[in-house]
Amino acid sequence: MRFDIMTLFPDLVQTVLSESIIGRAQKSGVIEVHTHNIRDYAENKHNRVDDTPYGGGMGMLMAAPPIYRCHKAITEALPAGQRVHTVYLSPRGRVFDHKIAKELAAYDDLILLCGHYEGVDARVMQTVVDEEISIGDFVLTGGELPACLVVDAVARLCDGVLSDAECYEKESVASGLLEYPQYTRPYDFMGLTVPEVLISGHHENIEKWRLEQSVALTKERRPDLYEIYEKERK
Ligand code: 4GS
Repeated sequence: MRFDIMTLFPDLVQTVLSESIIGRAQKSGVIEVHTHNIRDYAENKHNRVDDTPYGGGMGMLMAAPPIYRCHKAITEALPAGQRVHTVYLSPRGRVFDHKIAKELAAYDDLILLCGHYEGVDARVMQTVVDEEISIGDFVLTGGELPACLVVDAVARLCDGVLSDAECYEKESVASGLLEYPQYTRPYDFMGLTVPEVLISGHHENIEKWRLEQSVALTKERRPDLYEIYEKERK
């Protein structure tokens, strides 16, 4: 899968995505992450990409033409027949979750637009953006961290990104329940010991205990997720 990120801060995005599992996946070639500096598509002397809003008001907006040209350059360079989807990261979008990550993982190319200042000209939504996605109800200084977050969550669903051991983790979270408590050595940490069932060697009991823990934790902390889990069991 390929990711194209339109941003004013390509170095920020590259730095975040070049480490750890996503960095490894790029090196091995199972995913490609390309950043595009929107400023390179400004066609004026000072490479300005922002301007004041019509009607007045606070702050600056990202103008439509440089974003449009940047997007055109990306899509024109792609091979024909690719499934392409363009997302603008914004608090106005539908709120990102595991289900949306799975939807986005079905595309060949995901183009992500990172906003700055007070946002982008509304005509960008009419011309290049397929949908807006929010990573939560709070306001950030730019769309770069949301874009990195979406790439991370989507890329780990692509074949070959996670090792078999790392895949194991995928099952529990994707089940719609919160993760059960986990322990590693030492057995006794500051007088806190590991639950006996986990050292019993009885795999059936261990699985039962873990599921019970997951269900109880989900019911207590995330009644919204618990309700869905209950419904889907019927
Ligand atoms: C989010 C968010 C966000 C909004 C970008 C103000 C700069 C900022 N983007 N989910 N302008 N929450 N964007 O806060 O996606």
